[in-house]
Amino acid sequence: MADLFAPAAPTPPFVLPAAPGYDVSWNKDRNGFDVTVPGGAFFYAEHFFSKAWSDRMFAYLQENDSADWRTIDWRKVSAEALGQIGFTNVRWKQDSMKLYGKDIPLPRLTAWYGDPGAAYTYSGIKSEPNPWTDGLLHIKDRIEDASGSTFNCVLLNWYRDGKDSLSWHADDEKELGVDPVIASANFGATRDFQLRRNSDHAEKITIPLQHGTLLLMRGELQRHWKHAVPKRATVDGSRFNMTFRTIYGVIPASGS
Ligand SMILES: O=C(O)CCC(=O)C(=O)O
Repeated sequence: MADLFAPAAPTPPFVLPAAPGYDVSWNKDRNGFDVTVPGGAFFYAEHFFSKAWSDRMFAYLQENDSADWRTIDWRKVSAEALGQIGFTNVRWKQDSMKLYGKDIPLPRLTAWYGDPGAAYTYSGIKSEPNPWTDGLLHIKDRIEDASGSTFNCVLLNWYRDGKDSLSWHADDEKELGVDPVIASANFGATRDFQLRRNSDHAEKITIPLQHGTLLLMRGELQRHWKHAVPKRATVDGSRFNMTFRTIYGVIPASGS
């Protein structure tokens, strides 16, 4: 008999197409939604990190020796000026990509951390990993416990405001292996994360990634779907995203 007093299962803050192959269910034990889509799956936990913990991480990612992160408009800081700032906890950089022979700055700042040897190439840029920090290792441990997967590197993205973005792509580089699990942790302004199926660009799923949200992409998602973070003119503040990954062929550091 149904329990009349059981709390109703939460509803997800995103809509799936009403078509075969799409399903969402509340996972009570893991406090999040298990989602299947044709040719892929993901797990979404809106409040995986507590507000207090996420606030601390938001500060941690910006603390530095010269600017007050509470008041500064990072958009107005030039790439040169940014290069002069000593960030306390993260080695942020402004990468560029070559387009028609010109160096075009990426519309976001990035940083790459991981086990020694976990070098990664994206947008044609090869990055050697910075050594893990305690803050990043703490997040990695929590995500590993929740996902049952292990990770040896993380890409950090800093979207200074809604003008920063990330274009359509899949995390399907050879070094990530077949059907990788990618864990995405999010702090700061809410941004829309979109998924679209390779075979049918018409169907898009828009998932709001909020302060403290965890998204785990898994199954064949990187094979059959692409994802993006589009510009949003109305978003004012910074948003930080971390995607934890595993690069194969790296010899694990002892003790890690
Ligand atoms: O910022 C995000 O949510 C997505 C990040 C991402 O797709 C990537 O780093 O490859």
